[in-house]
Amino acid sequence: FIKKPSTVSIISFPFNGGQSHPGVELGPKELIGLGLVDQLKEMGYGIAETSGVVDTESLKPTVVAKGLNTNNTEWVSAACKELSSRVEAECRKGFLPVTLGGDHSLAIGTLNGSLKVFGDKLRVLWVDAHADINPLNETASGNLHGCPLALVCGIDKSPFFDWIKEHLGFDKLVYIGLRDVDLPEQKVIKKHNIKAFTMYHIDKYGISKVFDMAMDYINPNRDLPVHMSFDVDSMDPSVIPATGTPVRGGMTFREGHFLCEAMAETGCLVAMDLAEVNPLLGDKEAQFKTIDIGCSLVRSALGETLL
Ligand code: B3U
Ligand code: MN
Ligand code: MN
Repeated sequence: FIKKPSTVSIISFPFNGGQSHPGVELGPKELIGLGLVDQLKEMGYGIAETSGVVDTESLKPTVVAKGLNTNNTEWVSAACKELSSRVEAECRKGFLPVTLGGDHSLAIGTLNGSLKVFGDKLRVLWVDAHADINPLNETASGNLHGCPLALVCGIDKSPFFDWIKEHLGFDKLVYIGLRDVDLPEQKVIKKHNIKAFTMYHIDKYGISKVFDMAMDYINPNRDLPVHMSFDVDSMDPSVIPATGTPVRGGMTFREGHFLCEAMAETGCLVAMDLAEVNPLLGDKEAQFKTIDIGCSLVRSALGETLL
């Protein structure tokens, strides 16, 4: 794989079907509106012409199966299938897709796409307050943004997601930032021995050590491609308030940016997701802060301030 690709593909995924707060579909427009694309150009990146918007609305199904435990199942599947092929195509060109959400169910698509290109070399860094690995028949909320990893790791082989053929090994995944993990998720994490650095570990060791330990686990020689899926609710709500399921006790401004900078420094980042920015939640200041810091997290992950 190419270390530090010089071309970024900005993929807008204006999608809210994986959860219940309207507004998260406006994330990509607001992030780009605040200048994200121009900022990346200024940093010297080329922006792929193929960058674009997934038309999630047109993929909304008219017929919906009854009796399912999860909400908008067909819609999430159809939208993520399309997103998967976009991410796959951009990775194949040697570009670095940055997918702007949209809720975190988008990772069903983005991870499937990068997995198709990088196969069993792919490693995943999941930055989140939540573990997003609820089995589909056990999720209490029924919201698929709480389930993407169950599908990506093959715990669930739902007929509604039969396009997912390859699965991520549990040993190729690492979490940072967890502090709100549901009971079924705790069972899955223990059963499959998934490596997780919670906020407890960040407090105990500091973010620098936690990042190194996380990388040492999935990518000890810093020679494997890493897909970072960043849920902004990993950050403390005082830093990033405009998100659907805020959880207190999250990463500070610098902890979040340090994590992204450290990821950039490895040169191993091949794809990034930025999920759960909801520009309709909170007051004007909360909204601006969230969008502004959403942009700066992406810039940090792409090497800003690494002189
Ligand atoms: N674990 C809960 C809450 C949640 C998951 N992801 C987010 N919130 N952003 C659930 O609904 O599965
Ligand atoms: Mn979350
Ligand atoms: Mn999430």
